[in-house]
Amino acid sequence: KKPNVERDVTINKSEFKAAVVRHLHCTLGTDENKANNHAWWKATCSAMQEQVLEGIRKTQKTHYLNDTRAVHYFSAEFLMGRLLSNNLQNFGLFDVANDALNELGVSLSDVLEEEPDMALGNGGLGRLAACFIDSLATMELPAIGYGIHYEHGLFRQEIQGGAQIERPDSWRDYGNPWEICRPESIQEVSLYGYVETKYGENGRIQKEWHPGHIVKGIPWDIPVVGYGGKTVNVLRLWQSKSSGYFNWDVFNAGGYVDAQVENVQAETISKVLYPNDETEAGKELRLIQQYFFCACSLKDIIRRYKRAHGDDWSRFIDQVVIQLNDTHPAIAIPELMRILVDRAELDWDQAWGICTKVFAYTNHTLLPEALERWPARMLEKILPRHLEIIYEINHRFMKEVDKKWPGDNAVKARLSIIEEGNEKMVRMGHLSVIGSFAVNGVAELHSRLVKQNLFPEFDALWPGKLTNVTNGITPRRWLKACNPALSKLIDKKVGADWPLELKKLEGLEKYAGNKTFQKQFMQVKQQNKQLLAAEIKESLGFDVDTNAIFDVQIKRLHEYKRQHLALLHIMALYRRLLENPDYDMHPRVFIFGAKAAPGYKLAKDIIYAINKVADKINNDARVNQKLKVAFLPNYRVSLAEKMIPAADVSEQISTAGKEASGTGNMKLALNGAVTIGTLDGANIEIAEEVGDDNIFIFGLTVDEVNELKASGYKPYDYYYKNPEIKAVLDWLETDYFTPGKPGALASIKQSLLDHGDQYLVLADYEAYSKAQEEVDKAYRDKERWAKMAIINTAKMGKFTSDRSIRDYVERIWKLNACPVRKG
Ligand code: DL6
Repeated sequence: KKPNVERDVTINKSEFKAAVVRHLHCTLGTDENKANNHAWWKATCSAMQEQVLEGIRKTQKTHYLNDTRAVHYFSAEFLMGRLLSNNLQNFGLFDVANDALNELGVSLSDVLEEEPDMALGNGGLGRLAACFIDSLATMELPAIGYGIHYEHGLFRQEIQGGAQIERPDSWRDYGNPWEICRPESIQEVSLYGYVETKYGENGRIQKEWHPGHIVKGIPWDIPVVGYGGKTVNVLRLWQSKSSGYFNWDVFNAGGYVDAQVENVQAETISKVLYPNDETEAGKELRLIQQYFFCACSLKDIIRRYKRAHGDDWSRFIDQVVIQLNDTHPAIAIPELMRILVDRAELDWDQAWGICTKVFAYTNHTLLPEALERWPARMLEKILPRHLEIIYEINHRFMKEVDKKWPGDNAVKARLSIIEEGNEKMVRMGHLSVIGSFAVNGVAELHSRLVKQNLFPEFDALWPGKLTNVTNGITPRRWLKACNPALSKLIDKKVGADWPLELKKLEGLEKYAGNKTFQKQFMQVKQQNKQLLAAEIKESLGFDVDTNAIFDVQIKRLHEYKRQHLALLHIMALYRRLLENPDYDMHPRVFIFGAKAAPGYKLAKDIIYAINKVADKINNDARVNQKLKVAFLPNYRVSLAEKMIPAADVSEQISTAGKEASGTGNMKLALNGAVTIGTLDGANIEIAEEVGDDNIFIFGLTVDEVNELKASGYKPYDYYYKNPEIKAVLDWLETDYFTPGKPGALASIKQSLLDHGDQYLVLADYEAYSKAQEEVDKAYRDKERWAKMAIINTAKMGKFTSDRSIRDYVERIWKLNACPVRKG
């Protein structure tokens, strides 16, 4: 069903102005003469919040009256970014606010810069969750996001002497105008303790968990405004607090500090986001975080369900679907079983029947180090009853496996939730597959590999359960809001409703060869490049030429994403220019943004190396008319919004088979950047959409990667065969880039030669370098490039997150839209 386009919110400029001033006076206790930009930001948010709250009220009333089935998106991460600009856009009030603030002598763009990013996520899956809840609200679907109200989100990255330094993120130090505390919905969560086995009157065995610790979960609602401003769903984030508040006895006995200990322990749960994206941390606190938000959220769902249906569980599966964003919330499966069996006293089969119709699970990675496994001993200590339930689930599942593969112990060992070994481990991926009715990967290739390599026997056991839903991005944030100049140009050509129907961008294709349109399109790109150049100047202190190719690689720093492949190539260009000052290349600025997990040494070494190479090149007058390197610190959503519109080239160069999907690839192409990439993740689908002429594909395919590895990959062969590879790797060992510190960059060379080059950087180097020469050639042909850029934008319709959500709704969630109307 098409979402409703016309706007519901009508507030004019003078009303908006009055609301802002009123909040300046009455909410903030200041006035127009004294207010700084931060105060103006808060007052503008509060003015918006009036509209937002009304939207939430109407939405919740409508959903309640219609007794709607809803999706509950469980995610340990939501990488929301800033909200003011997005909310203004989605309510259709951006221009109204701009004009209103202008009349007050204030610049909206300055005010927008005051907002700290809500960085409650690491990267891919967290930002995906944020795009999905935007689409859900836009498509008027009953939905709620559930997560953790981290006091500190992803660390702030500083670069000192080239190295990454982590600083705490404090997104709500000065208050956050969007969040609404809901003390009426506080929940209590149990931890630790022991399980008592009892016999009920009818001889039924009953289990009672006697917890050792109880914490409170306080819900904070963040509004999620759909485009058009009709449906305003919420993201409900749980903050942990001690349930006992304060130990007065200890305090009175003189233990001033000890009296606080319980509070501090309880509050630690939601204190900080774990900064790892593709490695499981295996820490007790992490498991507690996961259980904490799942338990609070399930109680919240059940409270709402019972308000409408009392103790009748028969309709639960009609009303509730829960999407598990990766395995982080997988503990919700045994928790729901515990509630149904121990609390509601349903028998096991009935409870399992409900459970396996409620949960669906999305896998986001195949990297073995990212697949969560918890020591059974840890689970036993923190959640003793849950471990029992997991054993029971597994016991029954093993019987099912035995029916399909009688007597095959090897298959049982592979499929078991419990991994036997020195230490018994609970495999959360297996639990998620067994406890869910649908399992999806996030791009065609990834989903195929999930079936073939990760869970092959599960696919044989339950054909059809494993499926694909290709990721998407919200075009509201990732084009309409972040690239206003291009949006306006597009409006003129295809009409203004493309943010709701992204396929309409195909209407641009017919102008791809039109010289006037090409000029206009590239003029917008040039303006955006100027804005980014100003950002680079402010942040890094040097100028970049906006006629150069802006070559952008923005994503987490990980060996499989191969930022070091790009680095080797940059060093090679530098070397070519030094050897031959007339070396023919179009000027290029390589621009990076990336955070490394604080404990990931090699990733941090790569950041250091990029910065050190950048320092040298940027200060070398012999080459810096043609080559510059900019590593912009603290990559985050709001910085991405500035980098993406300015990119000419999008680097998507992961080892084939390793990047599940990628979503930066979609954002960059949507904004007219041309991809240089491997046949990995969603790059493949992007290539299908834009066609071979409008993308630069290079490198080994998944099958070739496997063959090469099977035949015994020898990175030294490439080192000895290719003099350029040898030269740049040897260069890393000198003190050329790190004067006085020879060997400071040597770990990269070691990883590629002595440690086996796990991600085949050297094997793909030559193909990458050749593909970059093709990029250079194509860019010099202005018309050809403009055409490619336009076609990239035109062909991104498939990658709207509305399409992903439609896939989930139709094939997995079976949800109906519930329009919210005036009144
Ligand atoms: O599905 C969203 C996103 C993908 O686009 C990326 O390819 C993938 O790397 C990322 N994974 C994560 C961390 N995974 N775990 N666990 O964010 O998911």
